[in-house]
Amino acid sequence: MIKKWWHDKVAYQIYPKSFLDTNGDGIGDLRGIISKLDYLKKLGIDIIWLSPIYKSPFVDQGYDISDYYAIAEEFGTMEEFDELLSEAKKRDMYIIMDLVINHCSDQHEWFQKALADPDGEYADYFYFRKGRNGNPPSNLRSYFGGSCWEPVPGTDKYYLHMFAKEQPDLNWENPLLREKLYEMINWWLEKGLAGFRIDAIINIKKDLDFPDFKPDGPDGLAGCWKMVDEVDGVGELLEDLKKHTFQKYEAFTVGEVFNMKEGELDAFIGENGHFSTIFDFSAHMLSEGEHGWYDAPPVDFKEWRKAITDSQLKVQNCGLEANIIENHDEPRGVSRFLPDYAQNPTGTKMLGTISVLLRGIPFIYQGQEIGMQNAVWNTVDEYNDINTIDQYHTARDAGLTDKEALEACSRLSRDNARTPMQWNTRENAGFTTGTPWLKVNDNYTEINVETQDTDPDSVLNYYRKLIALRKSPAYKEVFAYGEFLPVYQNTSSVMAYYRKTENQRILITANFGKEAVSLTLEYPVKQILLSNMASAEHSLPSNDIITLNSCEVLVFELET
Ligand code: TEU
Ligand code: CA
Repeated sequence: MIKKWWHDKVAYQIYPKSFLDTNGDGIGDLRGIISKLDYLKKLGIDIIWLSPIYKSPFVDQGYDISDYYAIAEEFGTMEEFDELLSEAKKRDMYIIMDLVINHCSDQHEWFQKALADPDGEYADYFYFRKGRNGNPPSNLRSYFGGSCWEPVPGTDKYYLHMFAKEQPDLNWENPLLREKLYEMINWWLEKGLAGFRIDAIINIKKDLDFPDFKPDGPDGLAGCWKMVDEVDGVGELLEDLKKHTFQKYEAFTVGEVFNMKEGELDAFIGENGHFSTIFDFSAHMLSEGEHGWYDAPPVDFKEWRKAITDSQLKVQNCGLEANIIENHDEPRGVSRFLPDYAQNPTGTKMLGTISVLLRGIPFIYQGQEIGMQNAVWNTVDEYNDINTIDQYHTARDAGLTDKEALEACSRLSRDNARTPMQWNTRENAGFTTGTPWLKVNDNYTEINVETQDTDPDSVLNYYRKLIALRKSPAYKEVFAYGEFLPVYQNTSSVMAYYRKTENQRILITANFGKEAVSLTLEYPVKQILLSNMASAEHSLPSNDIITLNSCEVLVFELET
């Protein structure tokens, strides 16, 4: 593998709105981020991904951009952004931004001009299409519910939106539009940005015939991902994008890619792939129900283990993936992937170890490093997220009671991961002196940065050790490039794997079960590198049998 600057880095996702508010308006801001750079540096973070901070009406939390060249007033100014860039640089840290270019906001100048002249130049920046016999051009359902087509006022046309109606899709077939986007991307890269996380990018290629698909819900519509699944040619668009932008800057790019087709992995993340890496969502996709996520089953341990293992094995033939437990679209991993008896600091450390030492770039989502959990939600009014509100109503329409629908949202709502960061035990967890835009999780008096900072056994201090191990001179090679090899897969509760180079072999082994298990080691132990149980400051095993307590994780260096 040809080495790239980002291969051995650890990344952290900031959701700016919920990170830290410094002016009391209840909304996190750039000043808040700048003030916590040292905190992130101490955690061992190299790359910071900021969820969108561009100007936006915030219909979808900034994923609806109305000006790609401006910072949202809520978050601060361009001067503050520049300061963030230079402060990060001083600390040898890299900033990447979210790149939302499948769609923009309906308030964007381009869309406003298109509406004003539906036959003019700007209409071709979007998908304006005539309806069919008084109906929309096709029967696609948007990701957030309802038709993908919205009437263009005063015409017999509709415009396409795969997400909210306030997020019109951009027409990537139009070279002029592409040029405008590339210009904008290069403008940010020129500023010193290290790269981008690229939003919903697989959706940019449409079937221009806009055919109907077999309805899959009581609304008579078909999920719009079906069109994505069936159309070819996204690769050419992605190559064009890369060639005109990222490539020239050696930018780090991480694609948010669902619905990749069989055999396309190499084209996406191989040596000359479209992106540096893409997120591994294989474990998260286990929560796909028939009609979205409200009817998804809980995640089964063995399926979770298999999903991650299969994905690791597949990817290592061509590149590195980006590993996450959670993000701003996914509920908290500890609440989702750990059994009830493991939802405590010990289990939290176990899950973190398994994720961070996988082959690939670890992305830690804000609050994960202190073990933040899903919140308890009492009514649908407490949610802010457009997708949660849609899923709640879809569930109700399908006959679920209020209680049942809320139960589903409590498990899987995107707002679970968007509650404010828990900094300390003061009011609102120290996130704001005002009224937080989304409620703070009640458990902040127990789970917060300040309390954990001084407790040597805390989740936070464990994450610091874990990341330090991954990046330590003696092991960074094996953790970045070492082969991934699953082991003990026939035990019912153990997730274990080797990371291995020619002259090093690391064993990561975790017991997700309720009972202790014994394992026979295949190679002699050199040393124990990490353990999540204080009691188990294990002396080296005297024979080749080790016992793992419930929720215990051990990282060994073995003889090769
Ligand atoms: O997500 C794309 C995406 O596919 C998700 O919306 C997913 O369908 C949804 O979370 C189901 O739970 C990206 C962003 O990460 C997300 O926050 C945005 O809402 C979306 O794009 C639109 O920009
Ligand atoms: Ca603020």
